[in-house]
Amino acid sequence: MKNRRHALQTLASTALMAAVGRAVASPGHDKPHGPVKKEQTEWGIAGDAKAVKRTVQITMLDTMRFSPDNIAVKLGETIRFRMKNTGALGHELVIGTKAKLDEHAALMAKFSTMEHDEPYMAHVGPKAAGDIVWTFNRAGNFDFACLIPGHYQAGMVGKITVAAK
Ligand SMILES: [Cu+2]
Repeated sequence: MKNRRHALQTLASTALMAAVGRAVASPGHDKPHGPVKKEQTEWGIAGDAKAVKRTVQITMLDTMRFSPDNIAVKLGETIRFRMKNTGALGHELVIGTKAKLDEHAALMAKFSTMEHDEPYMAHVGPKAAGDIVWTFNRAGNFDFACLIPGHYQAGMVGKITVAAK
């Protein structure tokens, strides 16, 4: 009898620990934890967390702004973008070329329930945080934006300059 109770307690605490583990493992964004697709884009490629040498903190604001909204990167650098949404609205950060973001924003406006998820974007809920790890292996002037309908149009954009030297 005593043994049986002990076994039940052990079972209960194991279940509790599993539940706690799950809570810790799911951060404040709804990104599925599948394998990261590594596809070369004009603005770089998905980065390895191990290669991160610099973290850039970006605040997302309900005034439809990012702070900072101008980021200088050196060619070859792997950056961890750590977004903090201080607002009451959901925001996202999508990196791309101006042309790609325009195209994507038009799609988002047309299909407002469209779900999208790529390694160069993060959806961040109110008061939550999100990460992107990205390697800038192409020099040039790129943009980042929140493509939630209305936000992009209100100017929720920023610039990334990747300098060759
Ligand atoms: Cu937004």
